[in-house]
Amino acid sequence: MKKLIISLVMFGCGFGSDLLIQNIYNRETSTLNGKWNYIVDPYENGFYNYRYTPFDETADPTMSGGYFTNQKATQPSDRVEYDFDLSDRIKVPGDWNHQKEKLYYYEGTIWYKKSFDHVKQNQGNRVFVHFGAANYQADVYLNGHKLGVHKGGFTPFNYEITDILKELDNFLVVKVDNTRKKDEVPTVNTDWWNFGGLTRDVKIVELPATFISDYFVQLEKNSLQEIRGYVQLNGKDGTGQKVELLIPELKIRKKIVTDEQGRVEFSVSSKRINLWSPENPQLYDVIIKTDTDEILDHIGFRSISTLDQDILLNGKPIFLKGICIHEENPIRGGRAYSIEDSRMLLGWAKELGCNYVRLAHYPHNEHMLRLADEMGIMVWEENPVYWTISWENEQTYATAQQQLGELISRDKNRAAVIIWSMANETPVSESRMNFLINLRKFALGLDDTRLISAALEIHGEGEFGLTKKISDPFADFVDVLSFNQYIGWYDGLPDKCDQINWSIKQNKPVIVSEFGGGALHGFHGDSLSRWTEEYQEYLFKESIEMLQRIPQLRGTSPWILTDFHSPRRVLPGIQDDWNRKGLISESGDKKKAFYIMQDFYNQISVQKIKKLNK
Ligand code: GCB
Repeated sequence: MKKLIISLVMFGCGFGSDLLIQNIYNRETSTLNGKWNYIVDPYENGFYNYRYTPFDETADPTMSGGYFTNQKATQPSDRVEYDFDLSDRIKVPGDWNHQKEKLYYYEGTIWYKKSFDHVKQNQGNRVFVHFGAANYQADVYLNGHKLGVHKGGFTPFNYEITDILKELDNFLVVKVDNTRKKDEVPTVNTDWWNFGGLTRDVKIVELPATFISDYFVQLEKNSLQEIRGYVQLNGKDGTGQKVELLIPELKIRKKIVTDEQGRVEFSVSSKRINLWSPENPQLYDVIIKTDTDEILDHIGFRSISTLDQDILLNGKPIFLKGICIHEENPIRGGRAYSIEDSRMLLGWAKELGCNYVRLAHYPHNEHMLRLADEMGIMVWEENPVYWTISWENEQTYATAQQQLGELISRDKNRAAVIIWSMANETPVSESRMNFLINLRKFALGLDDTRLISAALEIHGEGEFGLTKKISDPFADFVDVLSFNQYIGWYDGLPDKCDQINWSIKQNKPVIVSEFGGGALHGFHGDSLSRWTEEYQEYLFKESIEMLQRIPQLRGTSPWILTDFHSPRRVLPGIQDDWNRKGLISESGDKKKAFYIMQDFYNQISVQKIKKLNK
């Protein structure tokens, strides 16, 4: 547990928030969602002066024109060359690309401004502004004061505003910049749309002077009855505070006292826990109380582990019937951000027969995790370390670690989360190995109760390279071996699947984290004509046969639930900016391959794989 403190402190610096408020759902909040005024600023004219010095570093930014000061001309002689209140408005949450036609391809800076009043419920309370996510870099200002800078487009952050907040006429200005950069995470090169903006909820949070800022309440690794964790208080009276942990349904009531850091660890045990699983997604009310604060959460208890080639959920072997999902609502177009969006996506996954989803390739919004908890869907969560990033750049590592820390901090109490994935399809090299090994160590320091994985690649040996193996040395550092493969799409035609042999030497369970191919819904032809539903259907049939020959196959998550936007996909009449590998089209229609996968999931089990490979 000592390791854990060090790591938490570590990710609290740099471009993240110093403190991430846990469980924003059950806090006293008021929303700043809705219409915000915005100014498109490709030259960052509102940020830098003509000598390219940031206005927020100059002596009098008001005089010189920094947009964060939200200046107004009050006299006819005043020169103010912008006006938020006369500027167009855009909806938050939401990406800008799908709201304004002229912003569809835009990458750069856009300034957001929202005015609001806030009367505190209690004079002694502290107030924070909380962002679900902003892609990619957010510079945040309240009433002309800089609150901070956050990097990373998919994780939450918050700033305390107690001393700056007024009762009337506050103005919150956020400069959001989604410029892709080589040394950032993700890097310049991906296969998804770089949706910009304040893509998730923005909230004002009111909390007592000393409040419960964080807690971890999960089953101890490998135990089915010992609940372990910690509670962290924040505020001047955090030391020596009495804390009570209650799980009424389990008749658990534990009294504990915080140390000088405002922190306390605990462990309680119960023989009556009704374990969380896809068949029984039981969540318990967990209440944490102090003299000044109280928070309620709904938490499931389950164990996840591996034994040789098996993945064990609550001690029993399980086959992960999965699907990859991008955070996009294909029907509306653009980033998914609402609970309804999550319901639609996870509803489709259920219909497919899934008990598991891979949330690719970055942290999705918190609604997804909370809903997965309720619906009994296990989840793979992924850090956006994708393809070839700058492995040798320390700042790049720091940003990757910070984002992973924010993800684990946010979702560590969700029973649904069973795997933290470090990366996707990264090329083997020494610096990449160090990078990933450090990330893994960091993740385990924050949470050692989940499995660690990464989507790797396979390599061929033997005649024509038809014998496939995993030679990536990072395979030694994961609990579950996962790899993406596209035999029959990027590598030959679907009938090639039949010629493949597997030679996976590691004694670990295998999840095939991606396979698939593109099809335009409603486009028909023979099974060897690309882009037809018949080709995709044939490819899925052949892939399933091939993958079942992997003796240690314990899960699959084909690529992908729905068609999604990608600037790499330009073929007119077929792609038109969509990656067409979805099993469901952008109009919500199921393609033929959907039903192949559904049939497979209806009958597959660990026993069946073992029998087939006897
Ligand atoms: C992959 C990537 C995924 C791509 C997919 C494709 O291997 O992991 O992000 O979108 O292939 O469609 O090529």
